[in-house]
Amino acid sequence: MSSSSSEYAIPNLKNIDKWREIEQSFPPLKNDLLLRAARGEETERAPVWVMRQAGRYLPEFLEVRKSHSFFECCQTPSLASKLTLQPIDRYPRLDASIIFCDILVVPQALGMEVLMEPSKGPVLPAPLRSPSDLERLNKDVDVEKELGYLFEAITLTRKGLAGRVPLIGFCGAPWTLMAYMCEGGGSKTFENSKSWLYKYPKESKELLRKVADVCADLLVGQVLAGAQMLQVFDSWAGELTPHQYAEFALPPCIYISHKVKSILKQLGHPGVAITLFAKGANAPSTFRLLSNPETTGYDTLGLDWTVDPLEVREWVGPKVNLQGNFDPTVLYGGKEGIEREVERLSERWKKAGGGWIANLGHGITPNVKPEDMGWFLECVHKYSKRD
Ligand code: 1CP
Repeated sequence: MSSSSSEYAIPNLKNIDKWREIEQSFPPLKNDLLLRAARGEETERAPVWVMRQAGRYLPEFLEVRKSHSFFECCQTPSLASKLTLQPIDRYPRLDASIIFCDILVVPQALGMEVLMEPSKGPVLPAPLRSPSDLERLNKDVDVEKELGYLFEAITLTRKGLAGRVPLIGFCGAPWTLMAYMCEGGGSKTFENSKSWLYKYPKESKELLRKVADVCADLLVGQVLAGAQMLQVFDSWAGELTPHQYAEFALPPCIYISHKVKSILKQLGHPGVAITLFAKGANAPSTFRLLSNPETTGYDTLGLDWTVDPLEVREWVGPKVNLQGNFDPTVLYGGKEGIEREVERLSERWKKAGGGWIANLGHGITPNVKPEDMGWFLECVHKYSKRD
């Protein structure tokens, strides 16, 4: 896929000519460990952050949720910013923040209704069941109009961070979003979304590209508003065969990274590092496809907890940086269990070499005790130090 800038339409964003001014209005960054590790530096210790670090395990989050619905929190910049800062205020050991939002705002921008039901999670009442349903999706999505609240939340959060740590922007990957859009919510079998891939491969690719275009515009908007790094979450990548991953899931992700980098370059922006978290896409052949940031556009790969960092480093070679990959349930392991596992895995990571961003292999779960998360961060600081 070519990355020549002329191919991509520049989204209509109000920050397009103002990003330098906006960037200069922010306090200087005091902790750049994350950005250095994402450039491939073997940092003095691993920067650490945790996927879904703002959320249901934090009493201060639950307090806010008593009086505001989930999407109200996403769509109100002051609330989204407050929730993003909650884990940063509580844990001075965190080295990154991630903007409070959800991957499902992209299907919303495409015109689909998305509800967040208390015990069920996301529900899309009118899923896409056949290619004729593609007609229901909005044609030319104006991300500023639909999702401008996220850009405002990012600018506000950079101010609230006062340079403590960098801010990560994100979106869902097209395959994961397609899965939600076709299933109508979470799924155990992925019956509807996977049958699309088998029955309607051409239309599936059309849908994936349509989603990818909105994702790319959304990421560009986040960077212009102040996001300092980006992550694309392909949470359901592991549902695909390696062949399907290569045919359906990866190409739109590559399209996103190339489009984002190309537009930013065209705007004179220095660009940001991008992480791809393709959970469960762990075949060695898949890792080989992801080994070269120059062709994929992804500087860093997020690993889930089912792979070993040394083994992955052999498969991907030295060019790409890695993020991960503590088992999220280690946080239920008690102080000693947490310390033992962080020490063990940190040794593997240091041996693996290259840029390492410490993280869990998937999001933190609701029943984790906040003090155990604090202890985990403490242990990563101690054991990830390089001699
Ligand atoms: O208050 C509530 O009940 C809502 C819980 C919640 C929260 C806090 C949801 C519902 N989403 C979020 C925020 C969120 N989601 C963030 C920002 C906060 C942070 O990371 O600190 C991010 C990055 C996401 C991304 C997200 N949403 C993913 C990708 C990451 C992953 O966990 O795989 C996915 C798949 C979703 C969908 C989603 N949103 C919410 C639920 C319950 C789900 C289904 C998947 C799940 O249960 O984790």
